[in-house]
Amino acid sequence: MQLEIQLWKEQLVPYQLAVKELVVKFEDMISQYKQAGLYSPIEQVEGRVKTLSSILEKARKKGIPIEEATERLEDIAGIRLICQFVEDIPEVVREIKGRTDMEVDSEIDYISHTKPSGYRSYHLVVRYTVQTIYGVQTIPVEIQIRTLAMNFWAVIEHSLQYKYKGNMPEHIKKRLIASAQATVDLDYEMSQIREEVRAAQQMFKEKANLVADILGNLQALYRSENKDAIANIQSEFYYLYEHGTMDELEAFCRQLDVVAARRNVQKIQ
Ligand code: 0O2
Repeated sequence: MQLEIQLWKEQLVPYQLAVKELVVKFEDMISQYKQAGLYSPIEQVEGRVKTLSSILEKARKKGIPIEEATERLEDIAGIRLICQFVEDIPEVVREIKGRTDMEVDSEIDYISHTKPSGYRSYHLVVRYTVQTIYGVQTIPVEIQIRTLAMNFWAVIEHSLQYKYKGNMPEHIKKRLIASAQATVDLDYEMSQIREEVRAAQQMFKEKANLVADILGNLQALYRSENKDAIANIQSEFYYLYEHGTMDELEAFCRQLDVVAARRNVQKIQ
């Protein structure tokens, strides 16, 4: 038995590596969007390798002999990409299909075709190649793409499924179906104000960058200048920060750049 478990651990190595690599890649995608000052269609990335007990359970449920489990179960390695808006999902699917480091094998749209349980998500199975000390292996990875609202529902429902093991009481099933509909409504409502939400998020980001720029200059000037003069500039900044418009703050930032350049001080990043 111990030997078998040891072999299983070895067999799971490529799946663990695939999940680690893909989490890094998708998280980096978010960073690249942010660095470019663009909206990221992915909000959060999660990854997991199915536990041995849940592989055994799923194989048993599907009538798959255990020695065929790694070949026939396609979700041993799983990635979850969580988006803010439903509209982000096709964008993420397009991005994945355009990549050369993975190949889409199959897809299921549980958003247009909601499961009877109320489950919604977009599923892709991709083939992904990893290199381990045991050699090169191409394995399936299931990528679930869903909104924050869909994820909230699925996580809760999954825990209840686990608790009731297929014998979910009717009144809980009904509540879950009603709450699944509530997430459809929530996603719809959020889509209606998507542009406003995105503009607000963009403005927040721009203001944060502007403030960081201003503070970098102020700190550098403070080190090299008359402290009273800097105190005045600082008060002007506080006033604009509280009461000014973005245009005024931008103009202040440009002026401060000029002052810093004239005094030959290096902005503190
Ligand atoms: P875990 O613990 O997340 O890995 P199935 O025959 O439905 O069990 P299959 O054929 O692999 O599964 O494909 P499917 O239906 O696309 O489901 C794969 C995964 O999607 C599931 O893996 C869940 O993560 C998720 N999922 C599918 N249906 C539901 C649902 O009704 N509720 C929730 N919460 N999640 C769902 P596992 O192995 O079931 O679970």
